[in-house]
Amino acid sequence: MVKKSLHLETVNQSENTTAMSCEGVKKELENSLSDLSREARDLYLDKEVPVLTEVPTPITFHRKYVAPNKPVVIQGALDHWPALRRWDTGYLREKIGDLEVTVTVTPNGYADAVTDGKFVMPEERRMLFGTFLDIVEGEIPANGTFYIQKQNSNLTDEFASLLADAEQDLDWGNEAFGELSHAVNFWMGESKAITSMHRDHYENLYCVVRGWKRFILLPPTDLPFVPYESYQAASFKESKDGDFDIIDNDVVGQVPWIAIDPLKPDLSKYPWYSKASPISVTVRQGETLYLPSLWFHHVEQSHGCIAVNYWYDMEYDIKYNYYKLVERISKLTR
Ligand SMILES: O=C(O)CCC(=O)C(=O)O
Repeated sequence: MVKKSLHLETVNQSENTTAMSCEGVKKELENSLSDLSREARDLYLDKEVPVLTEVPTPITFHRKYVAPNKPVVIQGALDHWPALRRWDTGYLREKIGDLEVTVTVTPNGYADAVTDGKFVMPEERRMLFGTFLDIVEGEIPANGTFYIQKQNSNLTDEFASLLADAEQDLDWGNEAFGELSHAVNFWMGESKAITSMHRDHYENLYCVVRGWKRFILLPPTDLPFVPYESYQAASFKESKDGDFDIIDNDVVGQVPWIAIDPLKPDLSKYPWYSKASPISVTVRQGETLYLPSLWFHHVEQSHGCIAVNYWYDMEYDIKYNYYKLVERISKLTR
């Protein structure tokens, strides 16, 4: 009852906007967006990401986490995967050392991130998986940070020979989302490789097979505090002298992205971010994170971490429409 009255209060505060100046309306919108974020935290969001020690039934998973769009860590979902016992460097070298794969390279560990005022994608290289392992293990010197993160369902494509050690689909996930996954991705990289903050239109089941990943998460209701701006797309390219040039990609054009680094947010540049409520969660070997659609995330990892994740297209429902509305209103307050 007390919580419901919070909503009524917000409605009442907003009623009197007709006689307001532009500045007054802007202020009122800002206050309403702050209320949205605060009320979401008060009403339904968890302060930390809960950990389930057993795999929930699909209906429970759907009711308690997917429908309310709340992240959760699930233990035990991968216990039957041979990958958990097998995927060390010896096994992988033997099994796919001679396989040519796509590896991304950056000078600074940041692929798909804002660098020097542009949205810069990594350099993509084809190399033997064995050479990639040599680089990760420090056996051969290399210039830059190397990360296998091609996405595009690279586990069922480039890494198909590893599929028998994992699964093409998680049955409980398929049942909860009501469809087959859209992509199954293999990730392996150096600890310097960091994924900058962004959000996706996917439901994500993110399974860590070796090492750990640390996610910083922000709920979609914190969108008003996240600086989303458009940047010229570009790519890194190593030059002959070993420096990485940034080459504009005019085919891709402008890309909306988030420049803020949640590890050291520049609050003088992005003061609204101080109102956001990031939650950090470490996902360890054998654990699966349900990362709901539209949650902002930034990802770090242990050296040589291996993960497999499943993306499911999100439902375009009333929730999606609300978030689009919040996005448009947030732009009016900038
Ligand atoms: O593991 C990573 O580095 C990034 C994962 C990610 O951003 C995603 O699955 O959407």
